[in-house]
Amino acid sequence: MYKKIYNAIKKFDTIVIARHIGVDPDALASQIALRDSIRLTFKDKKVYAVGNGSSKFSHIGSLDKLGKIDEKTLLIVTDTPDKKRVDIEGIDQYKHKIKIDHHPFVEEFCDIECIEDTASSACEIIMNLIKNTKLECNKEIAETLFIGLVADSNRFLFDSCSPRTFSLAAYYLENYKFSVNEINQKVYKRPLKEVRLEGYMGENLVLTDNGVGYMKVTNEILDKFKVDSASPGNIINNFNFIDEVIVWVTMTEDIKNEQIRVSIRSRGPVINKVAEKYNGGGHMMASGAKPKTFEEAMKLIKDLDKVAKEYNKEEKER
Ligand SMILES: [Mn+2]
Repeated sequence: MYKKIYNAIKKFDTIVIARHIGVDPDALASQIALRDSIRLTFKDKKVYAVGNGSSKFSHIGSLDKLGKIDEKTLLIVTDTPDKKRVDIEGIDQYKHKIKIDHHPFVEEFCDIECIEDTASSACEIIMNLIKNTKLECNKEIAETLFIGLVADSNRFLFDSCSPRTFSLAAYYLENYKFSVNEINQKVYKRPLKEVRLEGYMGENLVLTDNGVGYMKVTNEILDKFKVDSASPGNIINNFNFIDEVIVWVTMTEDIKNEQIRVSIRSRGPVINKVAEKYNGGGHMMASGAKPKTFEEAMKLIKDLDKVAKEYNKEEKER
């Protein structure tokens, strides 16, 4: 599979690399690291990393304006299981496509589909791809890959971290000698206003009988704390390891897009099936959804509560 991907990369002179909408560190880091590695290996190729960025992740690297493309352009999509969530215009004009993803399979839309749904991150797959082909790497690329891996595995806390995850991290650390502390400072430093918002969220968390904790953040509250509608979703991982909570949810009013941004995390119950019912999806233990109203979001909470109840029952019987 990696050989096939490498040969395709070698063959095409123009390569566009895209990833999912609603950019996150793994998506961004995987596309930027792959771009930089291809540029380093093949000096004459035109390689573009495209999509809407976010100033929050500017430390990961910058995106490109798309140059001229034609039917001989290769599109590589990282970290995205379905076509409609690829952050690119006119995806159908690309005649040659490769997917590199670690989400559960949703649909086939590329000629080469490299899906490793046991990988911790898209960056882990890119790490393995680079390690096992003639694609080149340097310290900067290694750092970028490490950032994506650390972010998607929540600092190696998730079960998605396999022995391979750790050996790849070790391999890159050994060969490119970057500073783990420096990277973590870059990634996890945050503004005080977000910490204050986190305090508000903890104080106002509502707990159901079956261990679902949900935190509602209205537009008024966002204004009060001077944060945007993405902030609660950035904080959600901090609510892990709470004794009474096995599933936790942020529901944030997004006035601009007339929707509620829902992020869901779990310490046991499988939640992505519920997310899919409400205009969302994702991983088994980490998902998102976009219901239209708080009312609809509360139905989602009810569904999660049922899943949690079922899970608690099974756990007790074990
Ligand atoms: Mn990812």
